[in-house]
Amino acid sequence: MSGEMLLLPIILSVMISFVPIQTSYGQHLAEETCTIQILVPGLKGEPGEKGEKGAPGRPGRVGPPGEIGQPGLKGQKGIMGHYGKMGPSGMKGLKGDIGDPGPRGPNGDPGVPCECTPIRKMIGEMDILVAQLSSELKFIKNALPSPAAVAGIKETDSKVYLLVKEEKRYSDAEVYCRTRGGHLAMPKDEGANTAIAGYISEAGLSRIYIGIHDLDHEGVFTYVDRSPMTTFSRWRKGEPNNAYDDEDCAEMVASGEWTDVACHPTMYFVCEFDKDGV
Ligand SMILES: [Ca+2]
Ligand SMILES: [Ca+2]
Repeated sequence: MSGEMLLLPIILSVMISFVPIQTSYGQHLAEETCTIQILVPGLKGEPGEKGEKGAPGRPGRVGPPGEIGQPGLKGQKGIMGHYGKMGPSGMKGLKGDIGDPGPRGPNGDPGVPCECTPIRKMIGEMDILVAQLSSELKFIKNALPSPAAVAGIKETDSKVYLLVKEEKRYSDAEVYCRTRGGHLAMPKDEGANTAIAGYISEAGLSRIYIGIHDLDHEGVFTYVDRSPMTTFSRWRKGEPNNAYDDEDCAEMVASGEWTDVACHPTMYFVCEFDKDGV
């Protein structure tokens, strides 16, 4: 038994003597009051000898973090590091100023004498002439309805007609037209026939040669380029009649009608040219 349990009855007995409480627990105590001795502690003893030094205690808990210290002094500069890799090329810079003129070069070889002055003068005059012609052509193109009107010619969608005011025999007239890349006019439809007829009347003429004949085979008329007559024709009533057995060529009068006539008389004529060939 420990000392603490021995002291308990002593304290309880003192309490009962002054405050008698009627409880089952108290009655039990009252019955034993007389049988328990009151123990009193003895005098304090002499202090003992100093004990031996104890074993070291356990480490204490971790303390709170300390305050931030003052910055240290700046260290010395380190040695230079290795060079880095070469970077990409930069953008092209602005153009610089013009440099100073270089030194004068050596003198050239002496030139060859020539008659340049008259040639230069001629070229200058030609330049002036070209400029004048260009100006006039520009004016004509702008002022007139079409180039055909400028040249005094007539045209359809596919042909260009030229009235030649030079009296020639039929064969010579054809040569004239052929030399220029065409033929005597060969009206093969109403549009062409009307264009040629209008040309005659506007010029104040009564008749012209057209490219139709029966020189190769009497009575069988063909066009001057030997292409056959087709469904189109504008023979005047009673024509062709081969009058005097001497009419193997053809003329057109201002009304647009055709007549067979002799080939040797001279008269005006109309040439025709393909537009593709002009
Ligand atoms: Ca005939
Ligand atoms: Ca006739």
